[in-house]
Amino acid sequence: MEPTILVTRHAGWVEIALNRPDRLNSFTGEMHRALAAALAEAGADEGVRAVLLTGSGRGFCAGQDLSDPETSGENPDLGLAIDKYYNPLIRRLRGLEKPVVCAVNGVAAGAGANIAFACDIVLAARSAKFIQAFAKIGLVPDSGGTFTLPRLVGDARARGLMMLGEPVSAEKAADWGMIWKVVDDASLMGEARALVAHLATQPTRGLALLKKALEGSVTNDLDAQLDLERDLQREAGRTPDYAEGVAAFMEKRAPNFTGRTS
Ligand code: T3D
Repeated sequence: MEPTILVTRHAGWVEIALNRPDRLNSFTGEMHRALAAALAEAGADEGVRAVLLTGSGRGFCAGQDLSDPETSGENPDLGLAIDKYYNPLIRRLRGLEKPVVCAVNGVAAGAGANIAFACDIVLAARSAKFIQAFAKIGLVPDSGGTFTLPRLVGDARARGLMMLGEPVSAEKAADWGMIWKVVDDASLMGEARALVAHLATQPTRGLALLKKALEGSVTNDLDAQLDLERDLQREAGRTPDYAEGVAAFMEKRAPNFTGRTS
């Protein structure tokens, strides 16, 4: 049987592809477990300094596989699947101490859309679309969607998208600030790979601290956020990459960041 997740190691970064193309890469328990393992490995490997997440075939991800016996059937407890799989996945993506780029190569529906929004930088193929499909089947948006989407697009648009479940084109998603950029279909993977390869050469610890700062800003008031910035800056200032960044600037040369913490 085909693996549900494909992992390709590159110099300094890793590409992870959801790989159930005939089901638009919708999630089964098995795919969740394989993705969790791939992300944990990427997180633990110091040689991996950036991650690219994408999908195989014509879709990015259609959310939960609605026929998966693990979560379908009479009177299912969907909270169990959220607890076991989706919530840890979103926490893992947000907490990964390296940048995660998502290349949305086709439709991203249900949890598939919200998983993309949990990544740091989202590129989408021009033909891709985003669908908050949950309400269409009587469910509540999950995978952090009710948290992320209103912050990305504002309450009015988030409510409309979630209550109506209408598809949003990649162009509109970019216009509305849901994603970083829309790219021609043929250029998507080339551009996404170049971006991740670039991020893999950047000050990895500094980028991890930047992620922490943005995470903190969601709940902190200004005072707490200022204190957090101070603490994170203190740590960033002690990294070899800061010393290298300043030296390179002074010497008018390109920096050679290692991503090391000390
Ligand atoms: O349940 C829990 O554990 C709780 C967690 C829930 C999280 C969620 O994500 S809930 C939301 C689940 N997702 C959906 O409701 C989306 C369902 N899919 C669609 O609405 C459409 O497939 C799309 C709009 C995404 C794409 O439409 P289209 O016309 O491009 O493709 P298609 O023909 O509908 O799909 C292609 C095949 O993939 C098709 O199979 P077939 O007919 O060729 O054998 C279709 O059944 C299958 N497929 C698509 N999405 C799913 C799926 N099979 C299982 N589960 C899916 N989610």
